[in-house]
Amino acid sequence: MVCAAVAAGLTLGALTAPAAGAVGHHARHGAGTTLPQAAPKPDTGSPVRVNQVGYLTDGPKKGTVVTSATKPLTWTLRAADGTERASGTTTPAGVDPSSRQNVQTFDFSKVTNEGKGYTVTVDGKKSEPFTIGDNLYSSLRSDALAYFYHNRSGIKIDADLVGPTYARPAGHDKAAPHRGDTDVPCQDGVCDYRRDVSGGWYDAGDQGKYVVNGGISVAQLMSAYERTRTTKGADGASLGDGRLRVPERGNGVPDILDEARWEMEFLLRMQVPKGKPLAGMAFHKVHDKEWTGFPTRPDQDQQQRELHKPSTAATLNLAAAAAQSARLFKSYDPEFAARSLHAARTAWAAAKAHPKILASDSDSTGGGAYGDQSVGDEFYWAAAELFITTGDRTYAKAVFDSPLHRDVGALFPRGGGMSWASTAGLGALDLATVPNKLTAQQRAEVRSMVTKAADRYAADSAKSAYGVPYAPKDGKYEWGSNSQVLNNMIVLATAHDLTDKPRYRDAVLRGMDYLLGANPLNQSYVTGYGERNSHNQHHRFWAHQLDHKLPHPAPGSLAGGPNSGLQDPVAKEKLNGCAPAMCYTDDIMAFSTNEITINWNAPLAWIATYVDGLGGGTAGRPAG
Ligand code: 9MR
Repeated sequence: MVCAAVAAGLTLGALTAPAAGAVGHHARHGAGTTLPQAAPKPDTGSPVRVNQVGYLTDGPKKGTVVTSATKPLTWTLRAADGTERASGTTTPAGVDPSSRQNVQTFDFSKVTNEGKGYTVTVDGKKSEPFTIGDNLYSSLRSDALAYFYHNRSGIKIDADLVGPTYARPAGHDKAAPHRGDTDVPCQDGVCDYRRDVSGGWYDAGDQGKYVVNGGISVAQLMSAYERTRTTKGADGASLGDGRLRVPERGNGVPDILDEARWEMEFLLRMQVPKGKPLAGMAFHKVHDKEWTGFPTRPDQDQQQRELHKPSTAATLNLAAAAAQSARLFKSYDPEFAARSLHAARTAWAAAKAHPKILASDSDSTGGGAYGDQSVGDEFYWAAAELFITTGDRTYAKAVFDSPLHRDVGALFPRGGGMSWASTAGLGALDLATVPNKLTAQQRAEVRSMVTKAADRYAADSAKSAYGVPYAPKDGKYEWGSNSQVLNNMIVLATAHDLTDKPRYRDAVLRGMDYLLGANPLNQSYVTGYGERNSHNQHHRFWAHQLDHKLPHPAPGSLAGGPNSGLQDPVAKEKLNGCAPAMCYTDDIMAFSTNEITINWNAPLAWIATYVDGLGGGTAGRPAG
């Protein structure tokens, strides 16, 4: 499969060693020419689209069939042995704008007999097999969370926890040949000292570590846990001590918090120390001086690592995540909780003193830019978290004075939703769900913003022939669209937690259907889940497509998904003319559609925890 990359004119260098001529990782938006070419015709298998993992016993069960027929057709549900179990007629849905396919939908929600190997046949065409049953998502929850241990920096990845295929030496510690993260200089002109910024998680297919993206990711892991403490009926045991694949299991602390702490300690190291210029701010990021080649196992990276200029956005990510960490660790490790709170308060004060140090969109040599020109959302999020943890009115005032407060469309944008660049919603969700000192009326207001946003996402799901709760601006799918689907699902799931209204739950489950195969490409975007799953995502170690001695991505890794922008050479070559939800290819070098990253797996882990908690569809609900 190297040919795809070569055809796209990439210089790969030696494939098994760190390549000297590094592959330019992130071509910027829309650069290059658009070739006049017919729309691509990918192999999409059966036209009958279902959730390839399955349907909860008491949940909605819907699918979509691509067909030129405009009159209703007959659908037939069969058990694994071929016996017919149910049938009905499809509902014509016209042309789906996200795929430009003529489609019809079918609904077999009434079937509640558990079983494996079910299929749906329409017009002589059979779907991929699926299960009907309870607790379909337990392994997805632990696999999606294991992603974070797999991608830890500065620690050996242990075969006892991940198996021999995925074990590897520690990356970016002090050992040769690379220069490690324990003694890192700044980029020229940024600082004249060196810092220990070891630990944390690698961001993605690259081995950069970015405070901006680390912040939302660790916050969503902590929230997956915090939800189990604040939502009646939610089960935290599955995230508890001894339940996940982390080396700290058995230490008396919930395993998910152990994983979060690995990143938190790194984020704390990224804070500019007392006595230095911009003290209290956070460096925006640390990564290689130049892009490393493909593949490069983390311990074989020979590039110099560098710290990049502090930014207001990074500082507020640190403040928000550290404030949350302070309250969650209080009963497990008061010293660490106090250290987190001190860092959070210091970061807030530094951001207030330097509110406009904005990370540039063009700083993308050797690592992603994570440029962010508007930081009102980060101020809102950090203020909310600090207020929840401390009860201090100064932070409440910052929340109420923010123009984002009471603006549902700004907190939870209709298309994109929450993301690394749009974090205010994280604060609003926590204000709505975590005990805090808002008055009852203020709390009701925040909750109604969450349910209003959820109503919009539920309407988007109902309107889509594929049930996806995502309606991006101008219909264009964006980089990491699958994470946007998931972040909208988090808002829906929170609304379900708050109100217990089934339609919110249904829209979350429809989102799962979309991600796991009920979509225009018949693609499950999660490695190891579903017959037609993504397994060649862009990653420098999990690079099996380029070097068969290396593994595929570990099970539970979420591909970024369709991206209308075609922002890499392979996507430009293979996908020119694609309909928005079809701008995806499972090719390792199609990084603008097929990368994996912490801020996409974090909402996957959150949602997997929520849907697993539903049991057969209705478990774990608060009484009344
Ligand atoms: O997720 C980021 C996406 O929103 C941006 O459009 C894109 C281009 O700037 O970058 C994405 O983030 C990448 C980061 O820059 C570097 N590590 C991998 C990230 C996922 O592709």
